[in-house]
Amino acid sequence: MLELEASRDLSKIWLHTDMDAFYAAVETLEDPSLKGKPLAVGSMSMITTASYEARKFGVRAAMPGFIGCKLCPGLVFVRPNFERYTHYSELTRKVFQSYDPSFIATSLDEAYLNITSVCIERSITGEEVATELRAAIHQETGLTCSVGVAPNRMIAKVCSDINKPNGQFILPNDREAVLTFVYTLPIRKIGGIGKVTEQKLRQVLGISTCQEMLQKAAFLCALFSECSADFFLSVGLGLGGTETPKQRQRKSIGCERTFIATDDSSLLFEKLANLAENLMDDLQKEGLKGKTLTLKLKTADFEVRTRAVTTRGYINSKEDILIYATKLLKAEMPLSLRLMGLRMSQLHDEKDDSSTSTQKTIDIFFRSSNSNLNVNGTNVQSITNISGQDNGPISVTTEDGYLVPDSGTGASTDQQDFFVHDESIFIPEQRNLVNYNNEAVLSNPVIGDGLGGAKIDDVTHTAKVMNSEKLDDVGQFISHEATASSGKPGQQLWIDGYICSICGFELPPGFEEERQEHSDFHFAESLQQEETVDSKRPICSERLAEKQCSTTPSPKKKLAEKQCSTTTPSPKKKLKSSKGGKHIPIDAFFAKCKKNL
Ligand code: DCP
Ligand code: MG
Repeated sequence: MLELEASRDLSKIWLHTDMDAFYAAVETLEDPSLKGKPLAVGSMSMITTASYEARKFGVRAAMPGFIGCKLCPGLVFVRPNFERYTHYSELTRKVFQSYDPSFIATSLDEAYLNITSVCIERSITGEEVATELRAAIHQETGLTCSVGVAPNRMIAKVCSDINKPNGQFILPNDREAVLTFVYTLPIRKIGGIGKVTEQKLRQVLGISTCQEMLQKAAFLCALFSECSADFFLSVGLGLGGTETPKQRQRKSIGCERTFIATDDSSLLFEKLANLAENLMDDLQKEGLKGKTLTLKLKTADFEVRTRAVTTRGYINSKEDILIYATKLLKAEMPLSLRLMGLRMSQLHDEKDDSSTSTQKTIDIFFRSSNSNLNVNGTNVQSITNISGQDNGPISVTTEDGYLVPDSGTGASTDQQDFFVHDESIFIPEQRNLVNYNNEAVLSNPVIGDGLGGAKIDDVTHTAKVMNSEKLDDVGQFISHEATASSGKPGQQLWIDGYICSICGFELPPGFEEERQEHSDFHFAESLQQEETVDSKRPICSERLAEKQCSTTPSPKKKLAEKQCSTTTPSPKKKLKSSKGGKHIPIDAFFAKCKKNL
């Protein structure tokens, strides 16, 4: 308790404002004939709020409407109209803004304002601010609100309820005043103490008022977690939040539309353009740009697919968004869709100069240090855009960012939220595949091919097939690659046309250059791993030299064939060698290759 007491801060003045019978008041304002009548906003099954006239009969929010009718036979019902409430809420927020630009809105009709600066700058009291603010809100909206002023948010909220409706209550910034106020206060009045907690505390410990929290402090500490006990004791001491919590940075921004299922491609691209425009508006409204664009699709069969692309630079114009979105959608065509969504993550604030990144990406690093090495110098996290365009795509992610930490930071949670409401069959399976493949990469990079025909629906099955191949046919991947690489090397790696069979990384068919590089990356990786297994073998650098000297696939084929002809290490041996610390860092590996050139 002493520790808590030491944290008491009486230097701030907080104001809590709560609109009176908000929905009902808005409805009455819009339809003055309702004035003075017992009014319920909602339906026979549920009431969202009741006018003060109806409350006299016991009609309350969250009460079934038919009970309200029993309590108050003349009860008038109005259906909720959320657009209206949002409109009026925005009007109130304009007023709040002028008193505290960092005000905390906790619902459409409630907000906390730190009025300390206003009081100091204008040499006025909290009471004067409260009176002025209530008048301003009434003038702006025609609605009334009630206000509480106190040294912290917890008490300010209790205070705003004391003289409801259309009233205010001010608690001075004085320790004795605060303690006196909370001592007799019923615990149920405190935000965070609901019906269940109240009953537990009252029935088990005999605690009904805040003062009794302090009297029974030992029980609270013994029976509850430290966190809960701290909270209860803070309540008893009248302590609450005094600092404005730091605003959580927005992680992503997006929009989606549901429509009647259609496979008309021109209609789908039209809808995509609308989405791109909406996304642009939303991004620009908030002064944001983004780097990872995710396209969400729900097919006519309710299968949810997501495809994402990470651009080199930050974008927020409709044109830029549409370039990437179109590429992603085209790769999925033809298909019949009932929903499309676009989401931008990896955001940065346009105003924030420091985030205009000038940091070298790893691919630029490799390109500048040795242009011959750039292809092999790429990795899954940063795939070089050979075309060299400024805003060229550098990587394509899975929707959860598993494989691309770069885009996964921060975005993943939001991106997962993006799918919360969808019955997704595809995504969990895709994750299985990704997890499986990650595992495979760690334990054994050698995975069989021949999966090109696998359907999305068969992904789980595919993983099983791959698993058995992994166990039984160690070394087959290189062998398969050798066979396939007589055509285009790397193409055999794409399960169902877009999922890398080694790491689960997604690259739709539209991203040919990136696919090529991705395959090259795995190729270099496999060479490196071989070197790890037997660092004495000179063949590895030889192979890379051959590969780097040529842009045609044939040397690669030769290399793969050479690899094939060498004794393929057993998985056990590989595992042992990687654990044995023989792993050569990638930069040392390339330096060695460069020397050989
Ligand atoms: N609301 C809701 N469902 C609830 C409670 C409230 O939909 N269970 C809506 C309707 C309210 C609005 O939220 O108008 C604000 O909630 P309040 O608790 O602030 O209630 P009121 O503003 O209606 O009345 P009061 O004067 O008590 O603040
Ligand atoms: Mg209210």
